Formats: sequence, C-alpha cells, structure tokens
Amino acid sequence: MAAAARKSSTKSTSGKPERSAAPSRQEAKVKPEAAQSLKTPKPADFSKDDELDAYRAMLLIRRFEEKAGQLYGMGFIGGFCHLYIGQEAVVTGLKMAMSDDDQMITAYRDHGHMLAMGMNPRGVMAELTGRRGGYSKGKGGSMHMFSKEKNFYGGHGIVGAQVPLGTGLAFANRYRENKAVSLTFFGDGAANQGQVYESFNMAALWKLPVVYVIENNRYAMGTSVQRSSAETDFSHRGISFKIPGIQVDGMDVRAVKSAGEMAVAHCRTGQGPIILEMQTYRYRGHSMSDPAKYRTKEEVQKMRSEQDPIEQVKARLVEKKWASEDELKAIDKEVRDIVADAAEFAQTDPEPDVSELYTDIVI
Ligand SMILES: Cc1ncc(C[n+]2csc(CCOP(=O)(O)OP(=O)(O)O)c2C)c(N)n1
Ligand SMILES: [Mg+2]
Repeated sequence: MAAAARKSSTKSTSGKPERSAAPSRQEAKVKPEAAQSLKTPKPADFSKDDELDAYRAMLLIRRFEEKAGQLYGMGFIGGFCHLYIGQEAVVTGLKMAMSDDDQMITAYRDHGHMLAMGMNPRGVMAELTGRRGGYSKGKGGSMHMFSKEKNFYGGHGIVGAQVPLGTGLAFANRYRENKAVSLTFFGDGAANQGQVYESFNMAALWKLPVVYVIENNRYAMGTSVQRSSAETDFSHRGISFKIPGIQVDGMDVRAVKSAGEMAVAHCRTGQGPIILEMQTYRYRGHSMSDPAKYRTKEEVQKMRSEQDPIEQVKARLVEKKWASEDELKAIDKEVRDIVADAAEFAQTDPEPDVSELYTDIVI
C-alpha cells in the first residue's frame, strides 16, 4: 500500500494540495483489494503507567457520563444528551496515539472526546446545564462545544456533517505543511451519508492527513447495522477511493492505541487518509429519551460483563500486581471528586445574561 500510495501522489514540490494528474494506466488497473493490504496491528504493550493512565482517563469519562445522566434525570440538563458509556476505549486509545498538534472532531456523542482532549470537566458539565461557565457560554448544550486551544473542533448535531469539516482541517494542515493530522470521528449510521463519500474522494485525491474513525457501536438510533447497511464491514467503505482500512477491537484500549499509532504515522508520512473501524458498543440508549427496546437486556449485559473496556484494564492491573484494589479505589475516588466538583459548578454557576441572546449568533 505504501508504495502504491507514493506512486499515485501528486507531483507537487511544495507538498501543497494541487489538482491531481489523470491516473496512469497502471494505477487505473489497481484492484480495489489493493487498498485493503494493511493489517490490524497487534495490541500495544502497555507499561504500568500506560495502564494506569488509560484506567484514569476512561474512568473519568464513565463517571462524568453517569453524573450527566443523573443530572438529566433531575431536570438540570435539557434538550438532547447522548452518553458515551461503553465506548471509552476508542477515544482514550486514540488520544494516546495522537500528538498535541493533531485535531479531533466528532458528532453529538462528544463529552468523552472533550474530556480526552483535556477540556475542563467543569466547562463541559456547565455547558450541559446551560450555564455561563460552559464552553459555549451555556448556549450550545451537549452537542455544540469547541476548544481551539485543545484542538477540539466539535460537537456536531447533523449526522455526518463533521466529516467534510474534518477533511477540511486535514486540507488546511497539508496546505500549511504543519504535519498535523485530523482525527475525524463518525458513527456506523453516519457512514451511510453521501457527504462522507464526497469527502473520501477529495481526501484520497489530495492525500490529506485524515484518520476516519468509524465508531461502529452497532446501532444508529434504534436501527441495527444489519438492518441499515449493505456493507457491514466499515473498514471496506473506502475501497472505491483506494483508502485503506482496518477493523479494530474498540473495547481494548491497547488495540486502539496501536491502530491509532499506525494510522497517524500513515497520515503524517504523506500517504493520505486511512479508515479505522472501531468495533464498540454503547450501553445506554441512543439519547436520554431512548428506552432501547430494539435490543435485549441480555445483549447489553453480555457486552458489559465480557468486554467492558475499563474492567479489562482493571483486571490486568490487579493480575500483574501493578495496583491493589485499594489503589484502584483511590483513583476512583479522585475521579469522582473531579466529577462532583464539575457537577456542583454546573448547578451553581449562573445562567447566561439575557443580553447573550443576541451575541455569537447570525440573524
Ligand atoms: C442529517 C441527519 N439525519 C438524521 C438525524 C437524526 N439522527 C440523529 S443521530 C442518528 C443516528 C446516527 O447513528 P450513528 O452514526 O451510528 O451514531 P451513534 O448515535 O451510534 O453514535 C440519527 C439518524 C440527524 N441528526 N441528522
Ligand atoms: Mg452507531
């Protein structure tokens, strides 16, 4: 694949995107399968510190989301609220593979992504409750938060809309020759949107540094992948654009990290876009208003008991005697304190002033 990618790259000496020459006869004959020659790497070897870092990071997301669910139930959070519980290993492992200059953009199931990118839990929770100290001054809510400082570009409510935007980030990176990579996340449902394929075409044509992370959590609202998708192997979705893809165990943070490292290196070395299909699962309903009647309780329970991303790390830490149960409880306490502080702030911070109704908006 690497050789094929180099061969088909544009002849620009500046490295800036430019119109591609027509493909040579040889390139035109490349079989679609050639785009699938990458192999899923083995899960990364984690040191004690890696395991503890991953444990802490995933636990922060889990406890934050549990608290958001409670606050929603108590009426402190209005509107939509999509929880990420179950999928924590995806964003955590990828963040471990990213450099500080790399960017992230995702859909509306975004609280975990923001926390992983180092955004302040107080600012995220206060945005959920619509308060002044929220990342969008309380006017964006769960689906619309951004932090240019932390390279997080949202938070998007329109299914698939972040994919052209994330591809645009990659275009800018290539134009600026800054070596940064755009990690553009979307769901299995979003993968059926037309704009995704328009983006794939441009990204492949101009060899843009974008990792397309498809979080396949098996459902789009109440519709299973089997009922909505003609091709359920999402790593193959780039074949007609010669974008390579791999399937990754998205419940194992070590597998996610090694796939992420490989994908980021692929982009950074000028080989163009790559797809990572993260096979994962959401434990909660699509949003807070979903009773999830389209699947059995047993299905959810099986994933929780056999593949939970946090329990996997915990079991390894205990088995290798890298942490005692007491030490793990102390980490849980630390994390709970951070979340409790964020929740307290989110309930006591004032609501935006009425004058804010007319700021930051286009009328
Ligand atoms: C263009 C558009 N169509 C439909 C919707 C309604 N909608 C919101 S989420 C969703 C399902 C998306 O599922 P998926 O991409 O798998 O992401 P997940 O919710 O599983 O994270 C739909 C259809 C929308 N927000 N935007
Ligand atoms: Mg989905």
